[in-house]
Order: sequence, then structure tokens, then C-alpha cells
Amino acid sequence: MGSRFSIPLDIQEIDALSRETELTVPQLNSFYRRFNRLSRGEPMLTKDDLLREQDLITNPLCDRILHAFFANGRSALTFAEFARQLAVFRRSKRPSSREAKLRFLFSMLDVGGSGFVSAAEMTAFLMLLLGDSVSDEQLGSISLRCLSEADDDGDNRVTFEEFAKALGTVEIEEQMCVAALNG
Ligand SMILES: [Ca+2]
Repeated sequence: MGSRFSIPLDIQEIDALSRETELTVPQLNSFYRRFNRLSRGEPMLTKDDLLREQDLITNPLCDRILHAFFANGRSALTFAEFARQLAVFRRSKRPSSREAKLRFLFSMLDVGGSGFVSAAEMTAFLMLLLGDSVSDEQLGSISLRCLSEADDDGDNRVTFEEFAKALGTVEIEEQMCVAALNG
């Protein structure tokens, strides 16, 4: 009797996914096993499935990371979508990799999913990063400075294009790499 936790992956599908994501076939097979364990054998992985992971819950940025995983109003991910999101944390020379990393970061800030980062979203994100180490007043002023530096057209909100331009040559490749994906 076959277990519902061991639905085999289609070889052609995994080859195509490997070319697209630059993740190796053994990595994808290992993530697929993890995906099935997390989704309890269902074809789609939900946010609740991931919230059962202790590692994620203890990470203070967990909510934001999960939000970015499920950006664009998605409530569940197929394995291919899950693998593409994991691939964001891979070191890559492809120009599309930097854009994918920037988009992931932007989604962590744009909680409302409006396509803009508002002053309130900027402040909320900085509060997560800086916690109690700064006063409310300092937080407000840092937030205002970050926003106005990125806000080219002065409409008090930051689009993805403004965000990407503001980060310009800032090195994000190393910071957003997870060792397990780059072995
Ligand atoms: Ca703007």
C-alpha cells in the first residue's frame, strides 16, 4: 500500500525545475520530501502548514518571511512555487536572481500587498528590526529618512522600482543566501 506521503515527482518536471531554479535534483528531491511532510501529503502547502515549524516560529521575522512566501494574495503554494521561493535564497549570477531577492524583500515590507510601501509599513518593519533599542521618536525619524531617501516622486510611498533603485548597488546577495541551498 503506497503512502500518501510519497507521491513520486515527475522526472521531467524536476529536471525543468532544476534548470529554472539552479537547485540540484538531489536538493529538489529533499525539498519535495520536506514539502510533503509539511503539507501532510497534500499537493498545496498553506501558511498554517509552515507555522507548525518551530524553527520559523522562533524567528522574529517569521511573519514577514511567510508573508513574502505567500505574496500576491496566494494562500497556498504548489511544490514548484515553493521551490522557486526557496531558490531566492540561492547564490546566483543571473540578473533575475537579484530582482527576485529584491522582490522578496519588498514583499516583506509591503504587508498590505498594495505594491507600495507606506510610511506606516516602513515604521512597522523598522520596529521589527530595531525593537526596543530605539525610542518611538527615533523610530519615526529613521522611518521618515528611509522613506524620503527612496521616495523619488515625493508621494510618500515607495514603489518596487523606487525600492530597487534605493538599494542600487547595496550587496544583498550574500545576506540573502542560505548555506543549505549553496552547498
Ligand atoms: Ca514614491
